[in-house]
Amino acid sequence: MSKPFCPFPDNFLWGAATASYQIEGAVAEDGRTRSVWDTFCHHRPGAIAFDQNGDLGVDHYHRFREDVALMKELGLKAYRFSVAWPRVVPEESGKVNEQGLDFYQRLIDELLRAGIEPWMTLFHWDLPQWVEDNCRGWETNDCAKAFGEFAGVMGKAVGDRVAGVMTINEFVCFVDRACSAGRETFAPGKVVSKQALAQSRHHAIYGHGLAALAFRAACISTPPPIGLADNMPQTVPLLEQEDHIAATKKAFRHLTGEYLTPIFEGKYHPAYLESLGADGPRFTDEEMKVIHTPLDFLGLNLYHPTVIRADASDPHGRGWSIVPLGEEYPKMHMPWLNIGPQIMYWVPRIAHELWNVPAIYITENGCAYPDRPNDRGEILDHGRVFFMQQYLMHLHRAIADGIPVKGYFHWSLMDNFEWLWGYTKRFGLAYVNYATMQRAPKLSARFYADVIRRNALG
Ligand code: GBH
Repeated sequence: MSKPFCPFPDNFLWGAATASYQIEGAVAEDGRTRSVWDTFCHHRPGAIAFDQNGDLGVDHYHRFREDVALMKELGLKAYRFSVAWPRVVPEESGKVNEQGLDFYQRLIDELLRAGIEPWMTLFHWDLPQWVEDNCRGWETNDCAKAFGEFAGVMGKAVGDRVAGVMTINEFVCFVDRACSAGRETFAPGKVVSKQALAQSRHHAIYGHGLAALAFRAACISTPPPIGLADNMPQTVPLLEQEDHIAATKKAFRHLTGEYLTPIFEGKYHPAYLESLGADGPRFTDEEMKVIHTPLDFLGLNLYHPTVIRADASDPHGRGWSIVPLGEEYPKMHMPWLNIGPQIMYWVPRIAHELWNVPAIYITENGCAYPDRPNDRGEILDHGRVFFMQQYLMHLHRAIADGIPVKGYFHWSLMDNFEWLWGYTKRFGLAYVNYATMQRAPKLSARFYADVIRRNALG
């Protein structure tokens, strides 16, 4: 036997992630009402590939037991799922829908029985349509308050049984991307003024803070660790030289100036406020305090790199610039998914150095790959195995350097509804046959199961 390659620390948390609208289906069952994504898919012809939608997802709502059995078979130690807010609070009265809540109770029961830690995201973009209609979504503070109340409901109901909580998933995707006019917009896909956009960002981070506080306050026993899951620009230095490294750190803080910087520093990055001038966010000191609520961990969704160089001739006078990667740069099966395993080292390191966060989890990482069963019915997704090996090697480096990375959630457990791409892009460790809804572990699932079993890459 050769000695283990890249051994991970004892108790390293190996998991996989999903999100409610992408997998659950059952969109009109047990009292669930519409989310902005249901409306968007059904009323924006051309927005989604083949006009697909999440009506069926991968039928997880009915097959969750089978899915937990699959997780157990792979040896997963944790599972990150999200809660569909319009299942739990379907109407503007704010009344809790016990039937909707029960689904998550059953899922958590099943996970605990299988010895898998439940990690719960409170919001992965499926905003109730009633919140969008009544509050203009994140444009108003009422949305942030409604989110805080929903978080309190979840804290009371399951706070004693989940192992970790992420308030939100990826600010940019439900704020900036959702308020952009172009073809690439996410739900609800509305055009707002520059000031309304800045205000929406503000309400999103305020909502995050309110949710963290409300969840903790509502728990009937010691609250689980609470953080968030974000996909900030994933900056890496052009070369590992002091000047590029220093530039990358500066760039990272600047590029997260409207989201993570205020959350971890209690203040917006000055360059962000300057860039907006009179269109900047309006807020109170009290709100900034809520935004700055201490978190137990930072969750990083890491996919593709933004390369930074030290640049004395940067026209903006920042001393750094972004190096474009160009069309020829290697990618996975997604136009935006440039391959950059070194993000797994640099992003945790920089976030830790800047903000001294107590713990870091990789809350998402994975890739699309054009999986197809071969004539023996196997799905040999070598490309995804290669991707995982490379990314995990760099994660190992971060841990070896003493960065407190405590866990890794692969995106995703199984193929699912990939937003604008519908079901045309596959991110799963398990293949889903959309005609029969059968799940089949791919080669990457077998690879990952080995990694978990050995707690090492080889
Ligand atoms: C994650 O976002 C999501 O959390 C998850 O739901 C999703 O299924 C998964 O990734 C795979 O996509 O169109 O060129 O402007 C990842 C972050 C944010 C990366 C939006 C791509 C769009 C780039 N994504 N971004 S572009």
